Amino acid sequence: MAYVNIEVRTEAGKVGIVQLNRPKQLNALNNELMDELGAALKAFDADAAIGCMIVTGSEKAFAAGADIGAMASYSFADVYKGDYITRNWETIRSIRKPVIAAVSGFALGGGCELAMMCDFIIAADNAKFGQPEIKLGIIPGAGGTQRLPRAVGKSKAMDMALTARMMDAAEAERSGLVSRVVAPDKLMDEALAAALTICEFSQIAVMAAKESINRSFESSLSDGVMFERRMFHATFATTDQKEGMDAFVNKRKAQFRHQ
Ligand code: DAK
Repeated sequence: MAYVNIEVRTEAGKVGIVQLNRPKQLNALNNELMDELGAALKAFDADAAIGCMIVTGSEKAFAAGADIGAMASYSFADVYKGDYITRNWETIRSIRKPVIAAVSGFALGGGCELAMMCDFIIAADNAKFGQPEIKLGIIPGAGGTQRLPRAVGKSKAMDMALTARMMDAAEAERSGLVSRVVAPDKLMDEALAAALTICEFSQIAVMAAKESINRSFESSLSDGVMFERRMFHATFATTDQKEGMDAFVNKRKAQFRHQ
């Protein structure tokens, strides 16, 4: 697929990087961009050499939301039938390897929702998160009302969605929305270092940990703990478990083969 709205590259042959690339529109997200993003992430997910992915934007904007110009004339029938804004937004949820959001500048509306669909968010100290859809006469539509309260709690989520207040990086870190905050010029270094760390580990264990944590949002505590237990048991069927524990016992660095 030839990409127009994103740039795609790999680092160290192991990390797949997708950079949103509509700078004049502050990376406003349209169907074409979301199609390309989904295709690029799926291709990395299917590539055995890739252990982790990073989604990022520009210094000014991760993404300022769905493309308002494109959406402005949609009817209820257009959006409800799903041919327009709904059709390709959830592809990222089917990605099984980790996806890190490296966020600088604005992450608003669908941009904030996209960042929250990633597995964790590393933010530059100039990042601003918000769900300002209320100003447009709509509500968040790509998971904002569901993922934001899970991340920052009801009070802050209500505050953001009802008043359109933006949250800066420091507040986002305090509130648990982002895992780390760094200077803007260190953002990609930090995200890449985290991605390379993940790539060193057993891909099977990494995928199982991701799947288990995501399960916690979908299940009761008992069901989630049982799911985790079975996944834990399953890791003992891998050669990576033998390698990891043997390496520890023999005081050497583990060489995981993702088997
Ligand atoms: N869409 C289209 N263009 C946008 C845009 C957007 N969301 N955000 C910014 N731009 C464009 C501006 O129109 C402007 O274009 P020109 O006038 O230069 O042609 C250019 O980017 C620069 O923007 P500004 O001149 O406004 O720059 P400022 O620094 O003054 O302000 C800002 C930056 C980010 C505060 C401001 O641009 C802004 O408020 N933007 C809109 C933010 C917003 O309301 N976002 C939420 C959109 S609604 C769903 C999936 C997704 C969604 C819903 C459903 N399903 C799967 C069902 C998502 C909905 C949304 O995201």
